[in-house]
Amino acid sequence: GHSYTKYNTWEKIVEWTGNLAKKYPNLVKKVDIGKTVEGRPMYVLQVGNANSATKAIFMDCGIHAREWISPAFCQWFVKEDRMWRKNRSPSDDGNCVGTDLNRNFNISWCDIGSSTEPCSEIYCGATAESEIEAKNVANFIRSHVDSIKAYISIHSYSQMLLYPFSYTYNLAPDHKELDEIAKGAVSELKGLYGTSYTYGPSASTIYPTAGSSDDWAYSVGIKYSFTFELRDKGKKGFLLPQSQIKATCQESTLAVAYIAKYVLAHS
Ligand code: 0X9
Ligand code: ZN
Repeated sequence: GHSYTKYNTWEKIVEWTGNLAKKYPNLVKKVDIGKTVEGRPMYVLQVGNANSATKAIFMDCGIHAREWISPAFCQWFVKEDRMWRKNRSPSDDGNCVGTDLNRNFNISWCDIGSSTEPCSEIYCGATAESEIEAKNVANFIRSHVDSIKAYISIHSYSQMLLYPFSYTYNLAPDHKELDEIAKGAVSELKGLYGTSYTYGPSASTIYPTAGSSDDWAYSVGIKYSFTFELRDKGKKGFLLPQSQIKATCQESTLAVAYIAKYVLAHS
């Protein structure tokens, strides 16, 4: 079949364009622009939200037939559309778009595991809460801080259950209790389909990050603050197949329910 890491035949590439257009009708359009001298069709793949698109970039691939890496790159590039991480705010200087919202919270902002470079995938933004999305979340939590007893942030992937701190390797004041809860939660999760999660303080369990939402929530007094990294462990990574949605959600629900039950009883 079609592969992003192989040189595909013309037929495979055509099939791929058709499948993409069928699968993402709101995002990908296959436009027939005429025929080659030997009568094969020529297609433009129009990628992006057609309604909001006012500016386009035209890219051709394979204008020189023997340069096989060129069409391979174009196929890869189309796939990359699916891999966006940050929000969509344009940066003041330069052309790069987006701030990592999980680096934009006001906790040791832009310190460890963050970047001041707007093109970086872990760009922390111009200031803490510079991003409207982070600010809106923080405002909501601030205005309900007395009633919000737990904060849970859901990410993928790695199969981990993390708790503060992430901005420092120091253990959180509530480390022991959070560790006990995490242990119970991942054990519940495993009980359903045998899926293994590791758990621990974020900095040492995954990697240190400053300006993350869970550390920030913890810092404003929400003691039970967790981050889930859902399935899988890298086999499919961010491209987790739909066939795993149900099982992933079912097992994770058990973990969240365990946390909720504990929090209800202890706050
Ligand atoms: O880098 C991140 O923001 C998280 N990993 S992800 O692959 N989903 O992007 C890890 C966050 C770890 N830090 C905290 N839990 N604070
Ligand atoms: Zn994430």
